[in-house]
Amino acid sequence: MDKDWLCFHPAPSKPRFIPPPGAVDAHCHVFGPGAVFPYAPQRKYTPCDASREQLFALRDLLGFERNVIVQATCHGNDNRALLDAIAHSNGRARGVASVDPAVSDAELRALHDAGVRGVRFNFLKRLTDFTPREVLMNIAERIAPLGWHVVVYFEAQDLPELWDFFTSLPTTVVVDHMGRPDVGQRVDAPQFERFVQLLREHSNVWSKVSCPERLSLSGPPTYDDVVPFARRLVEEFPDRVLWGTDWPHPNLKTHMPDDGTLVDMIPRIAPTEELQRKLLVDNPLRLYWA
Ligand code: 0GY
Repeated sequence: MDKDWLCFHPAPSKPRFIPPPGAVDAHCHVFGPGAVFPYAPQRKYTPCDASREQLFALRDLLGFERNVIVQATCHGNDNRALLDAIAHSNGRARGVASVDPAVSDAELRALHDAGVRGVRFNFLKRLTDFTPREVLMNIAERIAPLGWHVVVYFEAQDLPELWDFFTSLPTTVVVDHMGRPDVGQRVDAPQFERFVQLLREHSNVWSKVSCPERLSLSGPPTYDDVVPFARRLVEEFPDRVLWGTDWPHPNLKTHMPDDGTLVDMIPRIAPTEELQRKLLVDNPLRLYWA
């Protein structure tokens, strides 16, 4: 299992694009260090340690002010590394946790007080074991009164089967990485049209326009084939999109992106200052800091 992945870029470039004041990197992770915060025994991969200090240094280098730190499967439902990072962020980080179905209301309240604003449900078979929908629905119903949202991670071909579940969730639903479209298909092909339809028909559904490095077939540094997909969502749903680096890019085996070049893609997917402000500031502040 161990050591078949790459470590994050050792020296990302300073981006040319300057994010607007208050910009939020709304999808990133901290990992370990494993000696302090051990990885989950049931994990499907072991990441490189990626500390809060390294995350905050990257935030500053890229010109961002805040982070939303998302729990990844390699830490299971043990959110200690995430909570430790938020606690040391001077109020500049919030979190999306993974929780055990048996979590108590008091534990959820404690997570809220610690800066958590959502839970993540992961539907990628290569990353997690199956959890019955009714168990997930019960968690969603219990976090709804806290004003939290559900983050869902799935692949485009699985959307038809997941549609009814997603559209019955009682919270805002944030989709990771545009629902992982096959960017070898046209942006107006049925697969991505279905995802656009999900957002059109359900005003509580948002999308992260993130992870060109995972989706692209044309590859770095410009990831051209991902741009039309992200841009379409930003232009059609400007108030329901988020952007994130996905640093430290867990479980990537082909290449490791330069985070500076990822930031330099932003003007290509959000071509006006107004769209950039919504994507990077207004939307994440509304969801995580309101
Ligand atoms: C991501 C993507 C991946 C991993 C996870 O929770 C996770 O382990 O999300 C992936 O392997 O595609 O967003 O970090």
